[in-house]
Amino acid sequence: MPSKSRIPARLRGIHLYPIFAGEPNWIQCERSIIPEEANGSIPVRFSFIVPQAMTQENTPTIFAAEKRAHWRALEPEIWSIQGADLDAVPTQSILTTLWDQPRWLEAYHLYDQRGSELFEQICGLPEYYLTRTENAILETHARDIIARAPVRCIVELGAGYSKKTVHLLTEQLRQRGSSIFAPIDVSAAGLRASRAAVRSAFPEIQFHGLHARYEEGFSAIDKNLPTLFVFLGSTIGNFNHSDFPRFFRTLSAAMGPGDFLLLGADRVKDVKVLEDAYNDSRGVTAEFILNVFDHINRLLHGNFARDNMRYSSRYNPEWQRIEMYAVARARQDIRFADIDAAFQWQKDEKILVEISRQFDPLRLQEQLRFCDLGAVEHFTDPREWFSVLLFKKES
Ligand code: AVJ
Repeated sequence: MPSKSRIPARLRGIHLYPIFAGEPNWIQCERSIIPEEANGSIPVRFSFIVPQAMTQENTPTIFAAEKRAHWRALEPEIWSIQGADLDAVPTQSILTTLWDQPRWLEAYHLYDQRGSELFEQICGLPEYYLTRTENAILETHARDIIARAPVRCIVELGAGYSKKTVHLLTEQLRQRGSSIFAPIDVSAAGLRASRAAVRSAFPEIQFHGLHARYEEGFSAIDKNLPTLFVFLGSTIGNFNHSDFPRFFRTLSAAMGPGDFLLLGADRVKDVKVLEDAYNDSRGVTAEFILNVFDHINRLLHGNFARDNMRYSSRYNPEWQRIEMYAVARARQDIRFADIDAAFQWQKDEKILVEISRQFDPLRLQEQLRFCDLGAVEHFTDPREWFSVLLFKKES
């Protein structure tokens, strides 16, 4: 099966686009473009075979030896898994959970181009204290965090090249002189932005963007490379009760002895503060949540009508989480043109689009102990609204 992604590699000034991986050690190239000739004219096409080793000469050592062969350079300093199709899964996920009772969606569908922009806006809202508070904690404690975690590599889950990451990278360079930084993200655009920012602000840092889902990304990292895994923003709050333990078990299993985990978690607090953070006065959160249906319409040629739905959120005290819903204002017959699938979205029926959990940091520390993650340190803000927790993998 020809691989869908065309992966440019460089060989004596000629760009090769390997489109077929044959025997383990060979890649057959059916097409190549000589840059000068390709400029404005029809690309030169011919077939030849190059040893795979040549296309991999720069495969970074962050990968475990047995995983290295699966990764390809998507573009300079950005790696992806050979043959991985990151687009194949969303459709299946959307349909499965929409037919569940009650209907719900996995949170990652929120982040199309517009969704990512809206989330950036949310981070700047006066009501959305999370980003600001976590950033302040990291700014204050980056020095301590990096001192406690003597690593050579920082792996960030979620592309994140935010102010928060800058604090950690700055300290890592100050204390160790050099570092590898490997963000993992399904968004190639996010990785490119991250690469550009790191190149200009931290030329000493070795950058390797991993274009993959979190689990595929972190499982590929060499266990012998002392690494700090960073998972910020309280993204764990999105995980439901089955995602949550699975995520930490898999991550812990992928960590080498002596690796560290830095985790940002929102905390249980006054309900009004929480409800305002997820129902802002400007309606940006509502737009962010309902935008998922525009995204779904595009992906699946659906007919969700935005003017026929409204946003509703509430704090669920028993589950200690904010629940974000889309509610049908009137009955709607939802159809997906490309596939033979339809359902009735009843008036007032809610679709659960996202959850954001709040945590008790001490309980979280106790809990993760059962995943062989030992609590090293707990950092928080003066109001105790947010926690940044450092763990060490116990062998
Ligand atoms: C990016 C998942 C941490 O849950 O607070 C913000 C996303 N949703 N407002 C969060 C979000 C609505 C955010 N996370």
